[in-house]
Amino acid sequence: MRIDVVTLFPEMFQGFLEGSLLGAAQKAGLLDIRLSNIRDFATGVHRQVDDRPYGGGPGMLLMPGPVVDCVESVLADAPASQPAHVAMLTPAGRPLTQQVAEELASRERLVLLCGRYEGFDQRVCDTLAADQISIGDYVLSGGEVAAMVVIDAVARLLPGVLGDEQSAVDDSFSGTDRLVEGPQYTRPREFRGLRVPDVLLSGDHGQIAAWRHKQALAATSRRTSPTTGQPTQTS
Ligand code: 4H4
Repeated sequence: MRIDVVTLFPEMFQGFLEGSLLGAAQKAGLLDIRLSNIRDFATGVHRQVDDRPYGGGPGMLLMPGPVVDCVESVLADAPASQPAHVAMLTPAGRPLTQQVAEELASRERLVLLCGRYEGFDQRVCDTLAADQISIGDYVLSGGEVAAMVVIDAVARLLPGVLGDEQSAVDDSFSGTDRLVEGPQYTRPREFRGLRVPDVLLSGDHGQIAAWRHKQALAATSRRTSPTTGQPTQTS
């Protein structure tokens, strides 16, 4: 999979991309992550990329020209046979869920567009007709952190990125029931008087699976909905 990140701050991604999971995935050729700087597409002496909003109001907006030119340059840098899914990171976007991560991981190519300041000029949205994704109902100083969240959630779903022992198949929100992972235990068998449940030491895989499913159902129903504040059942 190729992921292009369109950003004003590519330097923010250096450490993140050299980290163990993504570094190994890129070295193994499972992932090709490229960074493009919007400012490289700014014109004029001052290479301006943002400006005040028409109609007044606080803050600045990203000007449409450099952003759209940068995205179009990135899109042109690949064979037409490799269609790219363009996603803008913005609080106004659809919520990033495990299901959305799985959908994005099925794409051959992603282009992640990082917002800054007070967001994008509407004509960026109109021109690119891009997907819009939010990592949560809060406002960040930049979409770069959101892009890192998307990259991490997507990369770990790509075949070969996680070793078998780390398979994402049993993760929370995965599978058809989308349940939250229940309690998990590792050595020692007793820690400060707290023992590992006997069923997990039994070797009876049927009983263990049944116990884990029951615990996952309980953990899922204990989760409160971010909107209603009531216990929720993931679909
Ligand atoms: C975009 C800030 C839009 C404010 C931005 C607005 C997120 C998020 C984010 C920098 C950019 C912020 N990106 N999930 N949450 N004017 N990005 O906060 O719509 O309020 O993905 S605005």
